[in-house]
Amino acid sequence: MNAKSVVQTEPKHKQVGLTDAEVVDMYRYMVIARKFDERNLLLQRAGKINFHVSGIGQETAQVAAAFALDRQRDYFLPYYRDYGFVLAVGMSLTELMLSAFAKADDPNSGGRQMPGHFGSKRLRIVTGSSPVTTQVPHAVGVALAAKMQKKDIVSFVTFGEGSSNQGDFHEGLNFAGVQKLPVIFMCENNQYAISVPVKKQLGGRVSDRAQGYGFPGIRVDGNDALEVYRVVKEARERAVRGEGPTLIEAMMYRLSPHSTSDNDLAYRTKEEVEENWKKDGIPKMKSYLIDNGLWSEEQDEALSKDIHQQLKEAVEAADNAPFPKPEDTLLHVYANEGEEQ
Ligand SMILES: Cc1ncc(C[n+]2csc(CCOP(=O)(O)OP(=O)(O)O)c2C)c(N)n1
Ligand SMILES: [Mg+2]
Repeated sequence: MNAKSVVQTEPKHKQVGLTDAEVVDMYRYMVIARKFDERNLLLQRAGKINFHVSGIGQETAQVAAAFALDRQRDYFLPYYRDYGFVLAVGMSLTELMLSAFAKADDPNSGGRQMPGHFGSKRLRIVTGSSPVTTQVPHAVGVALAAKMQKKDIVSFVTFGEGSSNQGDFHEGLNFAGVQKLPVIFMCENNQYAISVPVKKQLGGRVSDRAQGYGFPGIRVDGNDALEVYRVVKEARERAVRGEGPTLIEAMMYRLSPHSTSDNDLAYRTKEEVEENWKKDGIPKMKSYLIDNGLWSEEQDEALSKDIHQQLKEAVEAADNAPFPKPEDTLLHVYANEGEEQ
């Protein structure tokens, strides 16, 4: 036996700083997010919920990014497809189902906002609004506060590549660059802005724009969980060292239609969608875990059964929960005497 053949290289997850348990946990969240999403599509078709904006095809990058952050202390400004992200930072399936069913106990908005408009004081998820990319300058504001208060935390914000062409994106990035703020911008480049393909949206790369604002821009394969984890972790380390923002462009593909109101085959082919299913990051992660002796088909089946049960309970709880009262419509819209702001 020569010396070369006994040299064992560490598996990639250890090289990037993840334990065996963490990388398995990461995969679990990806599968939970996928199954949550699929269930919502069914519930909408069955007439149980009104609307769903799907994140299918984007969970890998979302969950990997969450794991690279300080999930107990950082601030999060996710966008409407980020079910994987919010689940990984602690939102429960029941909470998300309460939102899908627009029930009074929905922690995101008490059933007032469309689903996918996340907000949780407990989880430091800053509430977002429907005009796309308005969360970018908000995230920059949170980072400015963190810097002024000398806290070693970051704010993390996501958005689509289509929205990255709006003013809010550029104003936010410019200010963050000037002030060297601890903010991580992650573009989930899913190749479409509703029906508009990426080649009609962008003349160059989203990641290259960071150069114009004086900080690093990195393009990463969004279907590669460990790579996304690595670059977000590095961005976080830079930010808390006081070296400023990072722009990350995670490349992926929106596997489902834009929303349940969209017929995607009016502007793209079935073949194109099928081709992109082959790049899905979730089965890739499963194979990685099996190849490294961390997972088995039996465990995968048990996980599916467990999630099925959890979803059943979450749907039942949300379906049976009360709707908001009509007389509560103006609560939290105008300041009420004695109400905590
Ligand atoms: C300011 C604004 N303009 C238009 C819309 C309508 N709209 C909602 S989602 C969307 C597409 C955004 O595409 P992208 O940023 O790539 O995100 P994706 O939906 O692909 O994840 C548009 C145009 C909006 N919500 N806000
Ligand atoms: Mg897009």
